[in-house]
This record gives sequence, structure tokens and C-alpha cells, in this order.
Amino acid sequence: MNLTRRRFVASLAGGGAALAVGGCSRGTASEAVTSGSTPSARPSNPPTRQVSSFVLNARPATVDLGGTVVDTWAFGDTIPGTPLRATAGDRVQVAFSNALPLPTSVHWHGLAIRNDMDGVPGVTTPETPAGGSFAFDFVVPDAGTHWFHPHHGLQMDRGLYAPFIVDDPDEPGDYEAEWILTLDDWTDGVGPSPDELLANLRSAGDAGGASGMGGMMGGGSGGMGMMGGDGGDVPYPLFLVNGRTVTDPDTLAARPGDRVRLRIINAAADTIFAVALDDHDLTITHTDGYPVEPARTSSVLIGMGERYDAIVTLKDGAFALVAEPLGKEGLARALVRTGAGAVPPENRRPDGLAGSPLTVADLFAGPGTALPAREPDSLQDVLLSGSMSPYVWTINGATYDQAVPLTITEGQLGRLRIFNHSMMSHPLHIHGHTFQLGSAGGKGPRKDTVLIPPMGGVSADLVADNPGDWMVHCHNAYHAEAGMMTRLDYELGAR
Ligand SMILES: [Cu+2]
Repeated sequence: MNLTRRRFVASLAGGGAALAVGGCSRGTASEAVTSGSTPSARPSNPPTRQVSSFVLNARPATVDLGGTVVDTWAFGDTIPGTPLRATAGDRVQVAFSNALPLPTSVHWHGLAIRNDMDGVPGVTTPETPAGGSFAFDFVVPDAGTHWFHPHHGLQMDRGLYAPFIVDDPDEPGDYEAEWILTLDDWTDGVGPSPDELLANLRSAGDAGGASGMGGMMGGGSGGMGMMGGDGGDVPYPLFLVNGRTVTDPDTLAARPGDRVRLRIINAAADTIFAVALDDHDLTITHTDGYPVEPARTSSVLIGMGERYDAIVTLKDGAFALVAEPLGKEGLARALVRTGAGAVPPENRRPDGLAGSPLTVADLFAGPGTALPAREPDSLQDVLLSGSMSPYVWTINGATYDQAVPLTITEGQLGRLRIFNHSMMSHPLHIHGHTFQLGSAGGKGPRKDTVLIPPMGGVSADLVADNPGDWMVHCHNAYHAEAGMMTRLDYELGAR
């Protein structure tokens, strides 16, 4: 980071206010602030840490999605890729190689790691060229359900995604089994490619929307008609849970009475899901890795990039665990089997999906996860807007190439006032940090990705404890490509 290119000296309030950084998170937050004088100072190799080493390869792959075989790009031979797993505080080394025909990158979504390992070409980490390799080396500070994907155009709308689970050594783990459920919307090798879809959205937008979009939207009510709900911009032919279609789903076995921890990841590019397990309630325990006050619900709404963990006590039989795409035709599911019983019909829709799903607005921060309750040192607005015609999505009125980055001074508590001035939801993701939502009377959960409903808004407080330039963007891959990205750039604090 180079101070001389800082165009935006903080005109923000405060400056140098002392901050109880140690209270903001477990792990290495205090180390990051005290560990040195360079802005990318989150440590990679403290001498006492356990090292977890992994090999990761991105490559073309032929994958069976459950009766539908596709040629796509994947991390290895499966979709999702093999989960990586470490313990909070571990030093993680990933030997990454790129066997794709194009450059790629790996972003570790939800891991608040050192800036130069964040995997955003042109901002934090060099891209990995075709045939090239990159040695990732970072400390994972925070436990939780996280994941990784390229930060490279629309590549994440292929099969390039996988879970990254970070265990909390202090958590009792009061459950008999743990299942990761990764949700996706799928077109590659079945419908148009992601790049064709974006080109179609752009040409339809340039043409004025309605005629072109009518085709795009699969006979819907015309281009603009899709806005106003959460149906996204793309109608996908398939939806997946753990890489399987509804016709041949992943089957998860346990015993009646077992308590199971679900780790649900929405890896889709353009689809919000409501998730329910037939004939069961879910108790939500975490979102984006952070504990929340346990909340019982019959279904939960999950935006792109978000994660929710839940505990469920299983009944006896065979049950559909359904992910229903909002505003789109089709569904995805896994099967939960604890005993005898017929497989539920493919189109079985759990009764739990009939009501309103739990959202982030219903949740409170769990014990020990709240940021200090005080006035922020700085206040900035984040306005989400855009249009289908032309197909352009913006933050604070600008596409990424024109963006004036947000800024913050190291050590301060910053507040973002996020407003959605459009008629569709946007999952806003901030790299390198978690923020605390001002919902629930200022006691909202800690998150790194938050779904902002149409014409809605939230405030999000974050501690500037991880210097660098960080992406702030919509996790709808098509919106991000159409401009809905900016950055949070650090000013150095007093040293
Ligand atoms: Cu968006």
C-alpha cells in the first residue's frame, strides 16, 4: 500500500481514538494490530502455530450432477471441491495450481486473513496464469463455516467452489454428526455459459430490455418484470445441493434422535434460497461463522455468499432437505434418512417453506461476538442501485472502474449505512473483516455478507484491524461483473 496514492484523506470524524480491539474477535485480531509497521501485517508464520497444508488444483472436469453429466471447471474432480478444514489459529498453506486454459484466482470467503493472500487480482494477490501456481500461506483467525471460489469474472458460476471449515478448539461440539450443504444454481454445460448469460443480459439491456429479456427469463413477464422480486437475473436449468440435482440427490444418513449440525453455504451466482427440512424445525446457531443467539425456525433465507449453521434433532424416516430458489422454477434437495420410509416425491415442498423464512433481521449476536457499543469514528453511506436496461449495477452511483473507494483509518470503528435503492435484493460482501449489524436494537449478528432487501437498509459497524485495500461488492456474480463493486482502503493509523 502506498500512502502517496491515497486520493481521499479521511474527512471522517474521529482519529486516533483508542479501541478495544481485543474484544472484537477471537484469534489474531490483536496480533494484526500490534504485529508490525507494514499495512499487510496479519502474520503468516508465527512460530508456535500448527500448520495445515493442502494441495488445490483448478482444472477442466467432467462431472456427474446426478443424471446430468457436464464438462465444466472444478477444484479437482467433484462439485463442490473437497472441503478444506483447519482449526482457528492454524497457519494454512495451500499449494495451488491452475490447469485451466485461462488465468484464475482463489478468494477465501469469510476468512479475515492478511491482505496479500485475499485472492483478488489487481487489488491484493496476483492472478495465477494458465499452467501457473501460487503458494498461499496465511493464518486463519476465526472459526466457522466459510468457503472459497475464484475472484475472476464469472468463473465462480462454474464448478469452482468448495467449503472451508474452521473449527473452534473451545467449542463443545454437542452433536452426533455434521453435514455440509453447499447450494448452487447451475447452467454450465446445460444452458448458456455464464459468459453468454452476461452477454445476453447486456445486449437485452442495450436493446431496451423487454423483448430480449423475455427470452432470457424463460417466458416470464418480460425483462423488467423480473425486478421487484428476488428472482435474480438468470433462470437456471438446475439447482444443486452438494453438486447433485433433485433427481439423484445426496443422501445423508443418521439415526433417529441424532443431533446434527448443518453447515449451509450458498455458493450460487444469482439465486437466493429458502431452506427447510421436511417435518423438522431448525435451530440457527451461527451465520457467516459467528455464533448467534439460537433461533428456532421452520426455514431460513440464504443469500449468495452467506452461510448459516443450524442444529436439528432428527425424527425417524426419510425426509427432504429442500433449497427452494426465490422467484425461480425448480428446487434442489438432499435426502435425510434415519430409518425406513419411501423417498419423498421429487417435487415435495416442505410445509416449513409456506411461511416467511427466518432472515438476518431476526437474529441477535451470540455471546462474546458483539463489537464495543459506542459511537463510530466514521460514518459512510453505501448506496446500492442499478438497472436492467442498460444492464449496469452500481455502488454510490458508480461502477467499479469509476468507484471512489470507501476509506477507514486503521484502529477506528467505522459505520457503513447501506441502502438498497433497487427493487431486488443484493448480498453485500466485505473482504477481510466481519461487521456487526445495527439490527436487533444494535445487537445484530456479526457477518461478512448481508442480504439487503429491495429498498431496505442496514447499518454495519466494523473494526479497522486488518490493513489493506479490500473489496466491497454484491455477491450476485452478474451484478459484480456489471459494476457493483467498490473497495475499502485503509489510511494508516498513528504508529
Ligand atoms: Cu446485487
